[in-house]
Amino acid sequence: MTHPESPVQPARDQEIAQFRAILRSNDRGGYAVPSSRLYPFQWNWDAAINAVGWQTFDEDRAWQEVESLLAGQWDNGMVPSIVFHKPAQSYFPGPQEWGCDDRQPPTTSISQPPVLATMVRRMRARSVDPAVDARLAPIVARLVRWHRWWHRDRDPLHTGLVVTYHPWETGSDNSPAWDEPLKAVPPTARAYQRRDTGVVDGSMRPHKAEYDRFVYLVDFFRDCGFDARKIYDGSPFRIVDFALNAILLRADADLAVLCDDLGMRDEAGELRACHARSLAAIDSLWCDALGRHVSLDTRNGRRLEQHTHAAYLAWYANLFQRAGGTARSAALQGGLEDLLQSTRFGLASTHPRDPGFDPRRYWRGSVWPHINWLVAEGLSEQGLPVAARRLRDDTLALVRAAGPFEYFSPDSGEGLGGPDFSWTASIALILLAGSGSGVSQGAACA
Ligand code: 2M8
Repeated sequence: MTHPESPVQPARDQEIAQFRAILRSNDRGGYAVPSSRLYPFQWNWDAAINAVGWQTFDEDRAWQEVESLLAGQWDNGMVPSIVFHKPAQSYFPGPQEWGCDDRQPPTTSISQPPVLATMVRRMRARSVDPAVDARLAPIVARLVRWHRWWHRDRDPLHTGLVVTYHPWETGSDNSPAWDEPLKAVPPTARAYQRRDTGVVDGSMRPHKAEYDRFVYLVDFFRDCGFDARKIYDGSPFRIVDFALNAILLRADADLAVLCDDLGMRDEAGELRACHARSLAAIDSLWCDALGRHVSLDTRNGRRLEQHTHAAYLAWYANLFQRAGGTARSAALQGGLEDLLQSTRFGLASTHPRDPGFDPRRYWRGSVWPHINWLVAEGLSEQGLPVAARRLRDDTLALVRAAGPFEYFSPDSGEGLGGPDFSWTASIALILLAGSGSGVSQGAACA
C-alpha cells in the first residue's frame, strides 16, 4: 500500500482523474458511449464493464449505466447488443438496417456476452448505498428474464449450451475462430456504406468480406421477423461460442446468488438448474489433445480449434471443480504460459502461431484490457495469482504507455482502434482501485 505522502500518490491520483474524465466525456446522460466517434451508442457488455468502472467513484451513475442498458430489453427478455438511445450518423448499421427502429429505444436484434449479472453481483458486494437492494430488485428481475431468454431461445433443444447467430454477438467479431463458419454465410448482394473505416484505419478493422456476411445476417434476422425458431432452423451461422457459454455459466451462478439475497427462491433454483445442466454440457467442448475448450459449429458439428483468448475464461467460469479438473487446469496453464511467452504483452487474442493471427487487426491478435481482467479475475479466484498479476500488470503497462485505446498490439504495445475508450478507462480504474472480485465462486455454485 502506498503511503499517503509518497511521491507515487500524486501520479496515481492524476492517472485516476484522467480515466474518470474519459468516462465523464463519453457520458451521454445515463449511459457512456464506448468511444465518441467510432461507437456513438450504448453497447451491452461495454455497459456492464463501465458500470464497474463508474462504481469506483460514482455509485449512482454506475447503477444508471445498468438501468439504461436494461431499458432496451425486449419483451421476450433479450437484452440487445446496442441500445440506440439517441440518433447518430457515424455508425453502420443503425436501427433502420436492423429493422428495429420502431422500438423505444431502438436496438439491434442480437445480444452480447452476458457479463452483466456477474458485474451486478460484484457491485452489490461493494455498494455503499444502504437502499441498494430496493434499486436492485427490478434489475435482477430483468436479468432473470434475460438469462431465461438465453436458455429458452438459444437452446431450444435443451442441450445445456446456447448458440449464437452473429460474430457481433460473440463480442470477438472477426476472431479467426469464426472464419470457417462464416464461409457458409452468403455475402450480401446489397450496397451499404461502412462508417468504421472512416474513423479508424482499415488495417485495424474487419475485412469487407466479413462485413458482407455480417450485413447478410442482419438482413436475415429482420426478414425472419425475429422469429426465434425460424432463425434457429435457418441461420447459416449458428455456433456454440465457448467464451459466451463460459460467461453465461458464471453469470447464472452469480445471478442465482443475487436472487437468494433478494428472496427470489424459485428463480434462484431455476438458475441453479440451468447452471448444473450447462456445467455438464460444456464438458463436451474440452479437447484433451489441445488441453483447452474449443467452440463448435453446430451446422456441421465441426470443432473450431483456433487458439484464442476464449479458452482462458474457463477459470472465470469455475469449470475445473469436477473430477479431473486439476489435470485440465494444469494443461490449460501450459497453454497460457505458451501464449504469454509468444508476445511481448499478454494476452494476445489469437496465438501468433495461428495462421489467422494479425497483431493489429482487432480480434485477430490484439490485446483487449477487459478480457485480460476477466481472465485475471478467474485466475485469482482459482488460486493462480502469478499469471493473474502478469495480466493485470501488462494491461496497466499498455494503457499507461499508449493511452486508453480500444485494443493494443501484443508485440509493439501500440494503441489501436478507437481512442479514449470507455471500457479501457474502466478497467484501468478497477485495476488501480485494487484487485479481487469480492465474490466467492464456491458460494455461487454450491
Ligand atoms: C465491437 O463491435 C461492434 C459491433 O457490435 C463493431 O465493431 O461495430 C466489438 O469489439 C464489441 O465486442 C464491442 O462491444 C463493441 C463496442 O466496444 O465494438
